Amino acid sequence: MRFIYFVGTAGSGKSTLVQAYKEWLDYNGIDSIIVNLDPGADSTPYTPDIDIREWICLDEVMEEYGLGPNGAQVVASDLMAMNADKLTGALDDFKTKYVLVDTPGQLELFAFRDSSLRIVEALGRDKSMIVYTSDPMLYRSPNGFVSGKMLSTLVQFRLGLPTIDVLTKTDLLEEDEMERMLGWFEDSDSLYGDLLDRDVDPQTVIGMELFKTLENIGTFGSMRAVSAKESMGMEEIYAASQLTFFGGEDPDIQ
Ligand SMILES: Nc1nc2c(ncn2[C@@H]2O[C@H](COP(=O)(O)OP(=O)(O)OP(=O)(O)O)[C@@H](O)[C@H]2O)c(=O)[nH]1
Ligand SMILES: [Mg+2]
Repeated sequence: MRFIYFVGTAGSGKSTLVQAYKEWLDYNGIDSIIVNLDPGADSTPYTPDIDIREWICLDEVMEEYGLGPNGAQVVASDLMAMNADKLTGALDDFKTKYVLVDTPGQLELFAFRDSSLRIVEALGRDKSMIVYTSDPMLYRSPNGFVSGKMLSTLVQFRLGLPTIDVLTKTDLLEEDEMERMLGWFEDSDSLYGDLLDRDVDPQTVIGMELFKTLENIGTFGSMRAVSAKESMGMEEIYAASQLTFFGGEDPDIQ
């Protein structure tokens, strides 16, 4: 079993992508299951094979601990880690190639709390990777782009897993807008120029420093443009996952 965690900011398209990617895998005869790790999800666009909501109910957590929805999410994420053995037990019932793991809308809950590290360890760190969903609405300006890229780098740093970046909902973008964003991902010189192409103010200085940090870390590079709505870019996610897990093609799949 290989685990692919779909992580990204609220509303960035994680759940829709999980559903579209699962459909693409099914169509291509590649076996997979879906695990929903979002206890706060009202509904999901797929039917999960394993669902954390079976063990943790956000409304009950709110009532029991006297918390609002956000505080309850924090407690729920810790409860999730305490239920890691139930999760691994449920996984034992399945014999599958890929486990697509949908994570909570509040990125910081999954990315920055120790509880998610415990889940990653329980399921198997060496068999795991992240698909980071970048919402194009946050990447429209050079400053927004640098902020978003910084966040995905922090997630990668925090979880310590191989990560592929995908730009979601590209069917909503004009061609030239998409080219500009992909250009920023792939050619840091163009981003550098666009960051400087404004009146110099304190934000520009911070932007340049963040840019330099990202460049030194080496986080620029390939970005996959996807659209879950149009089932576009799914084969690129698959190819990237193959490279991450097997260093090339999955030896078991003809
Ligand atoms: N046009 C278009 N809309 C999309 C696409 N993917 C997701 N959406 C829409 O974006 C919104 C958020 O999508 P979700 O899949 O729920 O995003 P999420 O990251 O799971 O959201 P949370 O779990 O609440 O953080 C929904 O209205 C989706 O229909 C896409 O590829 N194209
Ligand atoms: Mg979701």
